[in-house]
Amino acid sequence: MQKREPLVKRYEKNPILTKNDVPYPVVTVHNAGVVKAGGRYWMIFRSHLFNGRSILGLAESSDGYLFTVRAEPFMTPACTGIFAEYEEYGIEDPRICKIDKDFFITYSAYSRHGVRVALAKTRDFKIVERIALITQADQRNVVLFPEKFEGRFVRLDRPHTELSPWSIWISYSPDLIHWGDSKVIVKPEAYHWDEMKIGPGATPFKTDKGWLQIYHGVFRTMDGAVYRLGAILHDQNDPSLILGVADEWILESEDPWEVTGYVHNVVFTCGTIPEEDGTVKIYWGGADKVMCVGTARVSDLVDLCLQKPRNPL
Ligand code: BMA
Repeated sequence: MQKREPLVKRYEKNPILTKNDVPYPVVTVHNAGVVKAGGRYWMIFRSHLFNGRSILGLAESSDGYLFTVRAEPFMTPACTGIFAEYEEYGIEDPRICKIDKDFFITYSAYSRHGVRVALAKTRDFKIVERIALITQADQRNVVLFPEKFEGRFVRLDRPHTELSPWSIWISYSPDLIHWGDSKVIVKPEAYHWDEMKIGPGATPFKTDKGWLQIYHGVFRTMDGAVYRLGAILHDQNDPSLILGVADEWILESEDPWEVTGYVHNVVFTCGTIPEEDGTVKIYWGGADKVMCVGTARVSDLVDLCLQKPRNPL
């Protein structure tokens, strides 16, 4: 057997963003959604405050590595209306998806009623408008597809039930607000690195073989849960069809700031940026405390899904 080269090459100056880069008081900087538009990279990151609840900050960059953080938080829990009731305990893990001229943000809203997913949008990263709460509890990790399929918006979501824990589902919508026709498409695999739970990670992006999505998988050990990243390839025209779930993970915690932090042994992605040279930048939170980035060749990830797949369900 040949030794496997690392699929994801870590940026040598990781971590790229920490609490020290943030001009207001936070304990962590992690699990950021990222989008590239007009040559600029926009990052919406999660930070724990000193009371243990989370808010979202904004950073921007011209090269995808060196980010500058905006002076004020981008979103804090709503104070009025329906959102206030469901964001009472904080807002977490944003994903960004550009559809036409708008950047849509899906994020977890925590409250005494559980965790559910909310949708907001911005055009300029200055004004952000909350649109709707788009799931009930217990849901997290919703990613939108940047294109419509047969006239409908599509998302991957992650409901949890005792009988079928934390799996990846797909749902459809005419307007991004009302969702239905849901079905399960990928489940955790028994006695495997993602056996405890899985969830959609970054906004899927198009390759010449289908939509590639980086997801997270969790394995429970005697020392707690271990979060790793894996790859899933969805059919180009019908993303509910899985062309391959890579059997092997693509990234696990190795650097000291991934092994130890706010929660140890965690790499968790909410954003990837495919580049014109055939690589993809993968952004991940290290140990729920810092932001890191690495690059992979898109064709290597696609090959891994197609050549070494596991059963999706
Ligand atoms: C999950 C979420 C993520 C976090 C991960 C590891 O349940 O809370 O935001 O990165 O746990 O702590």
